[in-house]
Amino acid sequence: MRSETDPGALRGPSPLRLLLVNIPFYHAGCAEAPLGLAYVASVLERERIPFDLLDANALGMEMPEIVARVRERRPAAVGATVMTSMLAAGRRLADAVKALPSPPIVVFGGPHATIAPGETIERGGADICVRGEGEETVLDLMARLTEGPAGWRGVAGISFRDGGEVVHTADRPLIRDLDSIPFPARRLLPMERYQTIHTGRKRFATIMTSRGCPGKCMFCYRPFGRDLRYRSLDNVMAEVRELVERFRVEEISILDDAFTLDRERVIAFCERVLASGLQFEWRLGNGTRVDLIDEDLLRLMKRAGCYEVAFGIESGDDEVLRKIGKEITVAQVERAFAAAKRVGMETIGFFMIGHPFDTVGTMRKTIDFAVRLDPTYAQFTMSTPLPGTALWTWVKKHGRSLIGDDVTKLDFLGTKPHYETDAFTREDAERMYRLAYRRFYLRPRYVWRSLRRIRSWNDILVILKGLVYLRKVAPEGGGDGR
Ligand code: B12
Ligand code: SF4
Repeated sequence: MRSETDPGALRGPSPLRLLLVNIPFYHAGCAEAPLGLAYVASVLERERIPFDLLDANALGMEMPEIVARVRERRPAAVGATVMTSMLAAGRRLADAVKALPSPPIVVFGGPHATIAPGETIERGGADICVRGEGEETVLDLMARLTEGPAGWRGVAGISFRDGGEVVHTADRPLIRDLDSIPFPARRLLPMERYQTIHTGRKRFATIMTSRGCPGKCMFCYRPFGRDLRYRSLDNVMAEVRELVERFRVEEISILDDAFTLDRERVIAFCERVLASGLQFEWRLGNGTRVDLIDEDLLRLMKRAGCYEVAFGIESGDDEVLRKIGKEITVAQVERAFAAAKRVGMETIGFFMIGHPFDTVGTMRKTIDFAVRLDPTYAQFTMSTPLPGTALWTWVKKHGRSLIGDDVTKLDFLGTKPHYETDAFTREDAERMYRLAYRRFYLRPRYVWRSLRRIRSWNDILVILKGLVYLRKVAPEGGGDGR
């Protein structure tokens, strides 16, 4: 029997060239589709290159089951996305498949393979790293896969080991015409497994309507560069229609880094959604900038089905905001939230504790600010220096790193401090982090509002999960800095 997640014809008699695996990472109860792998899969499918796509994360598979699948399918190569947080897991996958009788070539792409290809080869166990966008590179690579390093030298945008040295071929130019890329190969994914934590909707999908962000935030690595490239709205709407009509998706999270940068495009998108008659809700799940939103726009977005906007706020102190390159002000944040409240839009506020220029005083200001803004949800993360960012360089130069150069020691949930400065110690940052969660979520007003919002079992589940998380990241005792 053929299931919806079966690549069918591509299996055929021809040997599998590439098995794409979404490596299991932490399960926060809200699995999302691996868009990067699904885009790579889409071009392989178009070119009829035999491959398979396994979302081991969503399927809850452990490493032995993945290895069993590799043994059974015997692909020439195994490919995976590796964020910095997944370097150690990538290594486990690489070691496991290389221990097989006829080991496949291990190909890693994604943020860490792009930022630190050498390390992804040395410590992550990759044979080949695909740097940057993968859709064109993977086709060239598949054509020369069996040629070994001599042939790989002719493929732009990859890194690999040849003898004792790591070879980096020339960068591949960014894909200018995003409409030329087929839609992600979702028919090979277990779509029923994806869900949002907030609404518990099972038929949920993510999309990206543009690539790149011109922002300069020092903690952020812009995977698609600073040059913003857009898909046409015809192309975006065709994907939206496919999601709703073919995959029966009820909710879409737009993952663009800067969706609201072009106000006219957002207006046109909303109008197209309204005219389409398609029934679905959407949200800006990856956050947008407060300076790119106003009440009229929010009102239109709400009418077009947008129910939630996440905002990157980061700090409640103008000086800190300026120094981290966020290029927004506290007043702009206040205006955006006032507008969202008037419109009745749900909000998520992303805040950070322990910026390089923070003091205990400015961290307190951030917490007070979060409470004053009162978003529907607030997420506090400890400032995390990821390689490839200005923050990483700053910490190396000016901070006192608590983890040295070992990226596998970073806490990717953002619950632990990674460095101290002259202005704050590890204990200060820990205390402020606990205070942030406890003050925001244990306010009588917040508790009362959450209880009043309960409409379904899922709402109760969300609250319970929230309480468990709170106990974990901000346990009682230990002093909350008051
Ligand atoms: C959605 C998302 C998530 C989802 C993951 C969903 C999923 N299954 O993929 C969730 C919410 C779980 C998540 C969590 C985190 N995320 Co996140 N996330 C994103 C986001 C917004 C979009 C990713 C995406 O779908 N991109 C679109 C696809 C098309 O791009 P892509 O994945 O890079 O793939 C392309 C290429 O890289 C390449 N490629 C990728 N893989 C492969 C494999 C092969 C074989 C080949 C040939 C090519 C290839 O080809 C693809 C097509 O061009 C990005 C920001 C961004 N703009 O990308 C951040 C981003 C990836 N996340 C980031 C971070 C820091 C995190 C967290 C650590 C945050 C936190 N504190 O919680 C956690 C880590 C989770 C974990 N346990 O490991 C950073 C990563 C930086 C880094 N150094 O790794 C990013 C870049 C955000 C940023 N601007 O800093 N994230
Ligand atoms: S944090 Fe957001 S606005 Fe800032 S550079 Fe990154 S993607 Fe752009």
